[in-house]
Amino acid sequence: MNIQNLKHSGLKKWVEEAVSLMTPDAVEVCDGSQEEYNRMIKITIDTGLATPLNPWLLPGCVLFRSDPSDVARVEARTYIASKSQDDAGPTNNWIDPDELKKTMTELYRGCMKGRTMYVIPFSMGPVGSDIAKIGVEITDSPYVVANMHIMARVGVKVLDVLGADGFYVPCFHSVGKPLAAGEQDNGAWPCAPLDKKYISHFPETREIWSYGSGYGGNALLGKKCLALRIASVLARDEGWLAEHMLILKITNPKGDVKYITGAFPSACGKTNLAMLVPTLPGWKVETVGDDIAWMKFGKDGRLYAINPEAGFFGVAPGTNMQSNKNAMETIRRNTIFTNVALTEDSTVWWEMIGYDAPGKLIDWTGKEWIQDKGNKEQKPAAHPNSRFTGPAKQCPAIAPEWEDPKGVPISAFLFGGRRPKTIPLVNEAKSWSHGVFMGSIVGSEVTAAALDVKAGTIRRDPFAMLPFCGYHMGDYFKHWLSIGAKNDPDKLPKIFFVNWFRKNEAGKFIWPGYGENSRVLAWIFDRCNGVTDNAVETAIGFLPKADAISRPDGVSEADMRELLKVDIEGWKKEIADVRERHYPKFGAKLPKELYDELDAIEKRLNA
Ligand code: GTP
Ligand code: SPV
Ligand code: MN
Repeated sequence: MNIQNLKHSGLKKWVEEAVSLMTPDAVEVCDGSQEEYNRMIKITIDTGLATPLNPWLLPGCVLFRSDPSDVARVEARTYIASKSQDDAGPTNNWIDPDELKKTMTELYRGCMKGRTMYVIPFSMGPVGSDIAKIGVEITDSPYVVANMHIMARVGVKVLDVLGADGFYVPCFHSVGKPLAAGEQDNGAWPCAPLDKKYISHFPETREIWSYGSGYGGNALLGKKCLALRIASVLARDEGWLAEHMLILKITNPKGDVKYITGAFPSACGKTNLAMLVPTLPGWKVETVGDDIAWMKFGKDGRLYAINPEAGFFGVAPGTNMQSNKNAMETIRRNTIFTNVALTEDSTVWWEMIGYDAPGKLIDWTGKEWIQDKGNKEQKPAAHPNSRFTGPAKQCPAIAPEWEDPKGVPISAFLFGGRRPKTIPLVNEAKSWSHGVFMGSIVGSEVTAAALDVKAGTIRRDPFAMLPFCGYHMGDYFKHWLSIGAKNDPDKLPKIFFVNWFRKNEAGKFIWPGYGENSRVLAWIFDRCNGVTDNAVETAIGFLPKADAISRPDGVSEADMRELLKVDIEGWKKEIADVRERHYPKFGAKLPKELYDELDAIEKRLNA
């Protein structure tokens, strides 16, 4: 589609200005058709960037290998450019918005030379729903266009809803690699060096400017940039919640249904929990969303959640038929794989896919790779943050109501992270403010989902939103507390803390996780259903009674005791760390209620 067809004069003007700044060779407004998707894939295959996969085994699937420098989000190059630095807070990088725009305008000047500019109108949330938000992304990457087709609702149907004067979030994206006359990518993934990458957000003017990276959350701007960083600001202003949460539907053996959301940091198990196959007989779990939840109060006083996305951008390593059968079935067709390994019969392989490498592979860097199980030092064939982009509607466990514009009523929030010690398997908050306190102190071992934070170390990641909150985190805590103060406590979701990642002295997981997590979900379900004789009140919250959670195979009674005990000494250290190192970061903006919770838990631990 041509720019002249744009009926929204503001949008047309914005695109025209971008064209004169970025000087692409051609401009195309995306219509969202299958023909367009196929054409994007064909362009990337023809230019050597994508490898088509086996049409019998993985129909409609392709593989991309990115530049080794462009494999994950770059937190150190991600900016919240609010007018005042104080509004970005201590956990975000900040640059004055005028200065940042000046720098980036110079980077954008001529940046699309030799390339086509694609204008992608997209809707986060079902098209036309009251909760949905529209964005328009300008990009020079056909890879981004194809991924956006899967992850969001895109094209003409979105322009129709936008009309002549609707609100949209303008999003600039360029890979930052203009081509000289006659120059081609020759199969190399285009991107800019790290010190030229910028993932910028302007919360007051609701704008996103991204430059230099083609990967995931840096480039698919509907996801983390719009649906979390900008949406968290909208949610604060308008009284709702935009969270880094999966949404699942759970049905007990009697047929009662509840919906649960869960916030775990990147690569800490959201996709897996959302698609879980329960090992407990008679229970059923279905998927509503696997990464982001937008939640608003309904007229009945309950909180309703929608999944603003249309696809899954999931971690490949560790995904297999035992751990996540539903994901494996989702990605059998029409899926984009990025940075996984290629087999000789043109299928894909990754670490812990459930079987040994079938012969010689091409690893994610494009080199031949032969599995050597004796060599503990061997580099992985798939990058640890390699991903699949698959349509949510292909998931066998997708809940029929996943696109319901009303959303689904939430009964429980889960918070958790990767904690080898101290934090029990599950723990229920005593009250809303105690739950907000628990969310504010979430800690997790760092994973490979971001490039520039050291994997393996534990860092505090409040509400799993550390890299995604578009304003001062102290104000974010206040927003959560105000939601509790303004609403009927009996109708608010109950808050739980979970930890699937406890390890023993030998460094092995003592909880099997995955489908066995259904045992914990069942306990949570019952707690939300008003069952009271299955818990004991402790210094840190309500914990399951000794036999309230049935023991999976391979977990000894001693392990179970370890998983469910209150580690008083460990918690004292935890609390001291929060008091000395975590809370002081937020200065005067740390709500007093949270210090009260800290004092109270400390007193209980010392009692
Ligand atoms: P993002 O997409 O980055 O937000 O990640 P996510 O939170 O959706 O994490 P995901 O479900 O993709 O899991 C990340 C990694 O953790 C994968 O390698 C999983 O196999 C592993 N994992 C997920 N759930 C469990 C669990 O219950 N126990 C253990 N031990 N590992 C798990
Ligand atoms: C995450 O890192 O939390 C992701 C992947 O979901 S990305 O889209 O790259 O942010
Ligand atoms: Mn995520």
